[in-house]
Amino acid sequence: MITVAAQPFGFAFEPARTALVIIDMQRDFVEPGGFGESLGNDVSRLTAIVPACRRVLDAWREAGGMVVHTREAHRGDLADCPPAKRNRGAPRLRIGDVGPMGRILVAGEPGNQIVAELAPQPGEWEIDKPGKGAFYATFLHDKLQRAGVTHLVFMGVTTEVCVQTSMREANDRGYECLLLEDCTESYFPAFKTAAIEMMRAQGAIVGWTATSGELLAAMQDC
Ligand code: TIU
Repeated sequence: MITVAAQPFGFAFEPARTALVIIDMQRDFVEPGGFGESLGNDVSRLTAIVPACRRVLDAWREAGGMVVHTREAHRGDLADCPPAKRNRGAPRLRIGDVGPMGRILVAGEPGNQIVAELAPQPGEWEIDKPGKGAFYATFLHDKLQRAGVTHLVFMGVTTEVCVQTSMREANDRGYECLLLEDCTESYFPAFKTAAIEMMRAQGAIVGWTATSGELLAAMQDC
């Protein structure tokens, strides 16, 4: 058992029953020319967390832990993209349009690939998800249940959109969830702060938060 000095209190997990879930660290959100920038955002804020994510991923792989990578990804025919999602707002490029990294948020396109530093390795799970949450219209819950997973450690982007939605979905399905504060980011600093505070409030109503340093120190001590 490993116990992380998390907030609002210690987060204890059994490594064999815990998966590292990396949400949407794909070029669409993290690099210029993708969906994130087409919505008017400064993506450099997100790029900055890649080294911290990599440190955790390396340690997790070294420990032999389960790793799940998600991508926000639609089919080429957009059958899984509700018009409400595609038509929302006034982005420069809509989902399915051709941008500098191929078709925006479409599976298999260059922009849909996970950034090279965090690229999935053989044996790690890759989940394409049409929604913001990782559990909506995916087999993630079934796969985690079959693997006996009870605890999830979250990293990725963006904190208040896909990460928070996924963590809430996981919490409602009975998983104990830890979010790594310096391994998640938002285009809006105030939203990141608020999302972290609301998730761990009320005795970890959605889950726990800790820094990657706190997780890595706990893993080294065990
Ligand atoms: N726009 C935004 O902040 N996020 C998303 O659209 N998707 C994810 O968070 N992955």
